[in-house]
Parts: sequence; structure tokens; C-alpha cells
Amino acid sequence: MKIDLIRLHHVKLPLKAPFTTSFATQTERDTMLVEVVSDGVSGWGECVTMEHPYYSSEYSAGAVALMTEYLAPRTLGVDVQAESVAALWEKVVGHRMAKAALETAILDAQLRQTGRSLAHYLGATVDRVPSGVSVGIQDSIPELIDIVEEFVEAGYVRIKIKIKPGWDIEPVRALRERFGVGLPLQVDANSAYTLADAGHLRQLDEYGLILIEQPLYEDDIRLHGRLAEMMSTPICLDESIVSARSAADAIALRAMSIVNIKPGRVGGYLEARRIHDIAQANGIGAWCGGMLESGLGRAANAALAALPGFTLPGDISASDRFYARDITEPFVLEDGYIRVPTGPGLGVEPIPELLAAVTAHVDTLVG
Ligand code: OSB
Ligand code: MG
Repeated sequence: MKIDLIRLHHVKLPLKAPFTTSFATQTERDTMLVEVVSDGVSGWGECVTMEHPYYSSEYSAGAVALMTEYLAPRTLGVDVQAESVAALWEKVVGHRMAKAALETAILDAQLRQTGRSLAHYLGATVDRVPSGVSVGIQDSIPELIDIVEEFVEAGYVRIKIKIKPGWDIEPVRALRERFGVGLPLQVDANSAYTLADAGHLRQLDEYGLILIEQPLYEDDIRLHGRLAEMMSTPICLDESIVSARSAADAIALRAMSIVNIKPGRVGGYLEARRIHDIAQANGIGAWCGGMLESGLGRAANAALAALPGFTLPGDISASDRFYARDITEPFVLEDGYIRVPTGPGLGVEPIPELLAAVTAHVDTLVG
């Protein structure tokens, strides 16, 4: 397959409400959608970088530069396959989110040309996936309880709350008091603690949490193993897992018993599937993380999460969790589940008027 041109659609997607984590408050998503055109067929990939390098070292303006200066020139006019394109970019260290966006667009075009769905290609075994929701840090406990109540009533089958020092034990205790031990609940620290906080974090053990996600720094894999010995709440890694190699290391170091698999963070859906395979072979629980994707990324994540090793509900909520108007047909919650698209490729595409409404500008790259 020859890529004739690449379009970078620079978009700003306004969030319905601010989303606060231990590292930032976000009110919109500022990123790019990558469109490749091959033989008149378009393929799409959503770049999950954020506007700033606070979640990972990548950020949107950097991804645009990398795409323009390094990835596009190595890809345009070359005979490529989704399965081998990563090898063309091997000299480029890191930048996995940018690589994932372009690889996904190529994979989408390739699958559309052959009429195959991404879910089928990846090896999906179910046609819908259980839907969890990620709840940001709130200003007060009553506000947290109200928003969680809304999501429980909407049918979400699992709640994850963001935590940070000063907003951890109390909110968890309050949720247990209000919703009981039956509420499937987990917490995400986004690297806000150090091993010196182990004694404090152990207080979470009495609340029956499904897991604690990424309590320590991203390169503290060994220390997560130490923490795992000190607390009974299962440790799940997000930021630390950037490849199948780091997943294998984290398992060998007993640093995680559950893994959050985010395709963008690990360089794409093919590497994500390798991590899925490693987790499954080692009895490690897995779920599909999210980066507030539009319908494009959400469609692909739902396809991945339909693989049999995804043992826990992921952060794949309905479109209206973050967006008043998605840019594709919206994903809706059906009895706590999200339907896996069955059409060719991602199975969804941007609706031109809706895409235009959020597009700042488009760069066209040709060989
Ligand atoms: O740590 O999982 C995270 C959003 C942006 C950056 C990091 C994270 C998140 C989320 C939201 O938790 C997940 C979603 O898309 O619903
Ligand atoms: Mg996380």
C-alpha cells in the first residue's frame, strides 16, 4: 500500500466539564487527527497527546513536529503495511503517541481496503465491552458523591476516581459509606506519591478497591514492586508501561498484578495486543485505558478491549461522558456496555460538519 498524502487535522474538542487529575486541569482536548490517503481511501488515527507534557513527555505540538519532520518523510510514497511500518521509524526514539496515530491511520486504511473490521483483525471475541468511567478530582466530597451517583445511575459498571495527596483516603471512605462495598471502585494517582507514602497508601487496603493505578513515578518500576509487598490493594501500572518490554519487566519485578493498556502510550494497537498477550500468558489482569478520545479513538479502543485477555472494565465510556457533540456517530451506553464497531477499519469516521466545527487548520503532507 502506498500512502499518497497525510493530512494533519488540528482540532480543539471542548470538554463538557473540566477534568482534573493530580497533574493538571483540562477544559478542552487540543490534538491532531491523522488522515492518510491511499488509492483514494482514507484511514484515520487519533493522536492522544495532551497540550502539555505533564502526563507523558510527549505533547501535541511536539507530535505535529515529529510527524512532519520525521515520520511523514519516512512513510510517504513508500510501500507500507501496518505490520511493518513501525520498523521504518525505528531510528526515532520514543514518541510512541505520534507513531501510534500514524500506524493506526495506516491500519485503518488497509482494513478499509479489504473490508475487515479492526476488532476482527485484532482477534476480538465479544461484540460489546463493559464500560467504566474515570472521575476527576472534585472541589468537595458532596460534589464527588453527586457526580458518582449520576454515573452509577447512567449504568457505568465501574468507577475510577483520580487521587492525589490530600484527596485520597477521605473520598474513598465517603464513596464506600454512600454506595457500599458492592460498588466496583478503583483509584488512579498518576504518579503523585513516593515510596515514603507507603504507610499512608496502606490505609486504602480496608476499602476493597479493585486496584490502585500508577501510585509512583513512571520509572519506579522496581519500587512499585516494593510497594506491592507492602499493601494488599492490587497495583496497576499505566505511565510505566510504554512497551511490551517494559510490561514483561514489570511482571518479572512483581510490580503490577494488573495492567492498564493504552494503545497511544505504547506505540499503537499492534504493540497493545502484544502486551495483552503477555498479560494473558502470565495471569495478569488487563483493561483498556483512555485519553479522552473522540469517537475515532474510542472505536479503536473498544475493538481492542474486546480481546479475551481484557479481564476488567476499561475507561471506555460513552461519548457524552466528555463531549456534548462527538465528531463521529456517538458511542452510547447500553446496559453498562459499549458496542464494538463492526464496519471496515475503525468502523466509524468523522462526520464532515462536526469535524469542521472543531478544526483549527489542516496541514497536508505530500512526498
Ligand atoms: O491516567 O488514565 C489516566 C486521562 C488523561 C490522561 C491520563 C488518564 C486519563 C483518564 C481518563 O483517566 C480516561 C478516559 O479517557 O476516560
Ligand atoms: Mg492512569
